[in-house]
Amino acid sequence: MKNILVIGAAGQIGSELVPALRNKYGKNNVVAADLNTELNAEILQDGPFYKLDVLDTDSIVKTIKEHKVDTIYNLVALLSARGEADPQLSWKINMGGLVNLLEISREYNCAIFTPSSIGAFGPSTPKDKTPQDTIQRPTTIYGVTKVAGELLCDYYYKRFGVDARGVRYPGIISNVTAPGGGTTDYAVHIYYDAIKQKNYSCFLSEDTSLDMMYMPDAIRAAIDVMEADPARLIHRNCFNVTAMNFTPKEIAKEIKKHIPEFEISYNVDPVRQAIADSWPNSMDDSAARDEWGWKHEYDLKSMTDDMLKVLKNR
Ligand code: VAH
Repeated sequence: MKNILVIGAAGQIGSELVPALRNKYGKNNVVAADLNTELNAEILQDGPFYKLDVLDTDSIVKTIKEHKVDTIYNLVALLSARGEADPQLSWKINMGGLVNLLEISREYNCAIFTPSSIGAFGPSTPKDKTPQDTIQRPTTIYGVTKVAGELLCDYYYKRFGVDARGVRYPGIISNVTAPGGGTTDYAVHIYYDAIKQKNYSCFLSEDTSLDMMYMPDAIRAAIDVMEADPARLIHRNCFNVTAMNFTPKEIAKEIKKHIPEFEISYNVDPVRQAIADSWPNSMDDSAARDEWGWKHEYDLKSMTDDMLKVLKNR
């Protein structure tokens, strides 16, 4: 049975990954950690939680030893738009945290999951059906840390045998913890505003096409890639995974099927529009499907059905 540490447990992915991992591996086999202690109560009450700084090696090692951790989920990162506001902090946290956790994984023989992103691609990357292996010249500090992270994780695997794996996530939509500082966050906020005020002002232009994924699929990808048979893996850091692809106009049209009076308007943020324009329109995730059986379950229709049902009930 695995003993897992999730660091960055308070974030958009972490706050849903921790309960999913605890359901699968046992509540006391999954340690949640974050600097932010305003976690949702379920995470705090359901199993061990530590206030940890990803840059504090000694405290992380103490936790690893106490819980005999053999697998680390590293979810600590400043996302794309927030990173552009403070590139130095983004490098310090995204890369400083990763280097720390890779060294700890090497020394204490832990497997480690670190997600990458469509943000690891840039304007010179083929935009449609972006291949698994292709040009990666991102123009955001977030993307630079993601490409550097992918290369460093592969290096630690090849040089030290660290079992490092990851996936390149598209924008992730969820209804538990709102994302912070991302460029794809519009696709989360639009559902909340549709319920609350029947209208949404979008910071991306109406035809901005981006790959997206519903959180249940993202959680399954994070678990399945770490459970995959290592003998089948040709790639490791990181696998393209995607589920759907839409524009603000298309998601608004889907919401209107449930809330006919819903209206979208546009107030384009040039910073986040430039970031979105530098990313692919769609990814080819055949390597993940071939090497570890990745398959998405939610599309725009089923995600919208579920998001609006959950948010209306709340
Ligand atoms: C962001 N949600 O917008 C993150 C993600 C694919 C985008 O990495 O920065």
